[in-house]
Amino acid sequence: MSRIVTVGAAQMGAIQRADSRAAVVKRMIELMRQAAAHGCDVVVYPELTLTTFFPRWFMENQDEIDTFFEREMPSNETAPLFNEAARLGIGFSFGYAELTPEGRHFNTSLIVDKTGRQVGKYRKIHLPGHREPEPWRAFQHLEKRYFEVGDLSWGVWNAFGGLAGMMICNDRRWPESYRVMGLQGVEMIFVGYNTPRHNPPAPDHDRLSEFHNQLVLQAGAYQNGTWVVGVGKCGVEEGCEMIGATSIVAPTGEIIGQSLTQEDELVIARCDLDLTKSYKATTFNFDLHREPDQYRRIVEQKGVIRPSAD
Ligand code: ING
Repeated sequence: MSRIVTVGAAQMGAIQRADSRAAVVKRMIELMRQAAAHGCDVVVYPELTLTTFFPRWFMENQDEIDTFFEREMPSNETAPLFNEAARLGIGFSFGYAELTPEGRHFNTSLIVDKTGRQVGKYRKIHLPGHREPEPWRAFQHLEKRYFEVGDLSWGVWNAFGGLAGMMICNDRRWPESYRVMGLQGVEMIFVGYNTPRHNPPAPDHDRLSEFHNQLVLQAGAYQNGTWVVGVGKCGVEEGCEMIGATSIVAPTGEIIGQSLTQEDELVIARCDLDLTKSYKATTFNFDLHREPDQYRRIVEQKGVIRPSAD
């Protein structure tokens, strides 16, 4: 028996500061229509899909910062996306900067299923970069300044005939993000990202940007027996290049679909959720093979298990 989910990974090219949300939503709808035309059940967009990656600038005026945030979802500007999805009968997931009615700021993503039901929401936990401006950098990375650490765990929800979850960008570099969902039986993880090629504190890593991106997506997929859909916002935004390398990764750890450009590009794959079963039942059978008591003992002792004397 197969449970096929046809996925459209909707990579977005550069979004400049002057680009309106309406113009971005128009591009998103074009990709959504392509996805529907190819029989996709869900289309997945990047992190902070609606605007340029604004944490690259130091801004002091909170009103200016808040212009990059959404106070409601759907908003007037994003309603056409929700309406088109309902018309096409397709699910979707995308990231945006969330400003709550209580005035809290999060880097957020959501999943909407084919019926238009909001299935789940997630707020980014691993916020990279720095809080105070660092003038030595070619560009800033002020996520710690503009967002709070997410207060929603990595949830897993019934959607598209299986169990789906989300993480956001830097989360994909941390095994805990995958494992928390793996322990809930996740079968497909959506992860959008905005990844500058140049990492100012470690420029020697720059040449490995795409490799590290795919390494963590593949490892997370294999080690938790799940599909992983990694979707980039890429190209040169305000002089800062961000990587594409949008990838659809099978529970085998193999990349079965990958973008070829730094532009708006739809990567499509038929993903059989039942392919997760053999990994969850054998190699990564957590009930059979994981040793959480040992992990706790080691962590409590803050050391490693020492080999016996003999
Ligand atoms: N961006 C980057 C990411 O984790 C980064 C930050 C770049 C970390 C390069 C390490 C190396 O993909 C976001 N938005 O998290």
